Amino acid sequence: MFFLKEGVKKMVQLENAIMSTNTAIPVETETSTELDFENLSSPPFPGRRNGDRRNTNRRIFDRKNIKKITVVIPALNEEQAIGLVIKEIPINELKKMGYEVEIMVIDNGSKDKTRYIANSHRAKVIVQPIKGYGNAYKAGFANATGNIIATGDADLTYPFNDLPKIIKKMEDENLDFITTDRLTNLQPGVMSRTHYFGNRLLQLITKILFGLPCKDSQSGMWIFKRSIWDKLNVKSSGMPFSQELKIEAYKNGFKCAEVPIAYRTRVGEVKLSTLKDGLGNILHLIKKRIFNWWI
Ligand SMILES: Nc1nc2c(ncn2[C@@H]2O[C@H](COP(=O)(O)OP(=O)(O)OP(=O)(O)O)[C@@H](O)[C@H]2O)c(=O)[nH]1
Ligand SMILES: [Mg+2]
Repeated sequence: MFFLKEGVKKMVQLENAIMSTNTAIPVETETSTELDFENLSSPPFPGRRNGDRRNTNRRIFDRKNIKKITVVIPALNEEQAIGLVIKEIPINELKKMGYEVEIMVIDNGSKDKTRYIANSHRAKVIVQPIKGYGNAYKAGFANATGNIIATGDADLTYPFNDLPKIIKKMEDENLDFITTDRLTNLQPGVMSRTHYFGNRLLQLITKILFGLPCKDSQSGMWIFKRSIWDKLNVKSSGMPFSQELKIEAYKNGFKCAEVPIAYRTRVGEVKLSTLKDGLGNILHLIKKRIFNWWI
């Protein structure tokens, strides 16, 4: 209880700070690290390809060959699910595999208790006041200290308990980027028909325009080496972030794979507008294709 109150106090201070800076500020609550990260600068929300993405500290992590996973979870008003999502992360199993685990929730300006619940579950909370799914992830990746990043929504749709299995595959096959496929094993009723059709359509367009071999271009669960992020030119600040990340990972020749997962029904209020976000994603694919031809 005391911990929660302290957390709330910290959050209020943080919100005041945000008003004046308009940047994402990391709120470090409890860190489970065995290393001393205290003195390392944690950059605020970065612009693309800023020096902070390649800072010396990052190179130190890479050089020491530390096995550390940062689970990055973007959240916008997800108070119903966020606690359950964090609890599902198999920390002990990952530790047995030799990994340190950092859990990071990127609060995208939630009006509910999302950030307080995340904080009370000992996640690091980063507040990204600039709205957008892509903006949330950019803030998360910039602040992640793991050399492996794993992602997923804050709505209990993605099976975080599959992480050890997926990371084992990554190690065994020396993969750089793994994306997940929600559609192949999708159970009836988990996704609405319009949403399913929209996903299939987007996957087809992505395949035609970019030759992307994925079965699911829109999945939001990825596991990848942190080092490749610096080499991907992902510009999207909103929902197209997911497809653009995959296009960039494949296009840049990284060793990629896709694994099927058991996707689940969302907990909490739906935010996605199938029509608006779907059309936005199609438009983004066309614009990216034209731009790529142009340069
Ligand atoms: N839609 C939306 N989601 C955001 C934003 N910022 C962070 N998020 C989080 O990003 C994740 C993906 O958004 P969802 O609304 O679940 O999108 P989706 O998974 O395509 O749609 P559902 O099938 O309804 O889950 C969730 O955890 C959101 O809380 C934002 O600006 N818009
Ligand atoms: Mg979702």
